[in-house]
Amino acid sequence: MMGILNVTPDSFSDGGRFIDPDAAVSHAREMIAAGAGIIDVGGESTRPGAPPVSSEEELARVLPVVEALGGEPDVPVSIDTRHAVIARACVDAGASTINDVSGFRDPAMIGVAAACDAGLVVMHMLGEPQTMQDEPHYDDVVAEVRGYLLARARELEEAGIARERIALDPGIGFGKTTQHNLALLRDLDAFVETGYPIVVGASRKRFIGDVTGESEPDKRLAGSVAAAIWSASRGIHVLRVHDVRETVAALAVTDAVRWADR
Ligand code: HH2
Repeated sequence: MMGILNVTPDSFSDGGRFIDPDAAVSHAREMIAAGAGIIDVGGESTRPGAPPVSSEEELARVLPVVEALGGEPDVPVSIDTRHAVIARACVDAGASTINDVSGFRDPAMIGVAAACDAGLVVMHMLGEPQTMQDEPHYDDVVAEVRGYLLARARELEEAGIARERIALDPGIGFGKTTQHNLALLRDLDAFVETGYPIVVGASRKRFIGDVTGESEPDKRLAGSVAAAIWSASRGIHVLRVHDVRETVAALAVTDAVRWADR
């Protein structure tokens, strides 16, 4: 379970809540206590249409939090960034994973990845956050996203990065309509079959609102838990969620049923 920690004023569901480093660290501790295995710290909202943030601003948001969590025992930290300078600084400060929603497209990001031994989350995003929801089109969303991720992984491996360090993420909501997101979730097996660990981040996203009619992201808990349970049942490896305690509880029940004594 990857707990989401957005140190931003404008994230789509929790913007502004954890911009203060002390509030961020205490929320991270709560998520760890609730069962998160890793905390994903982000300093730039990538919601559709989000304005870009300067590297100075992004670093000022995330570094104090990554440093503080680095001092905690047993709290693996992932840095959610598209920018090499941020990734490098956070790995130096103790982050053990780089989560790049732009899929390590930037050669400088590949350079940072090759020069460290952090885990890498390679996510699919169509275009850029500002324009990705402008009529996204695929002929076959599952095949195209899967093919893209495998090509990105190949490029990382050609740069000398061990396959074992790489996880793939179909990028729910990043340049996709609701039907695209549902098709990706329906066919998660196609991603699991690649043999790479698969990360899925569906938590509170707009497609859940489209299905349920709930327009407020922080009221999409039930739909988010359903998406998490579905994804786990398809065999994916990492769930990126806002609501760690509730998702852990729901998974515990499904696991208890699956492994019940005969
Ligand atoms: N989704 C978001 C951000 N980072 N990383 C991965 N690997 N997978 C995702 O699906 C993913 C991600 C967007 O969600 P959130 O961080 O809650 O919002 P915002 O981008 O507005 O900060």
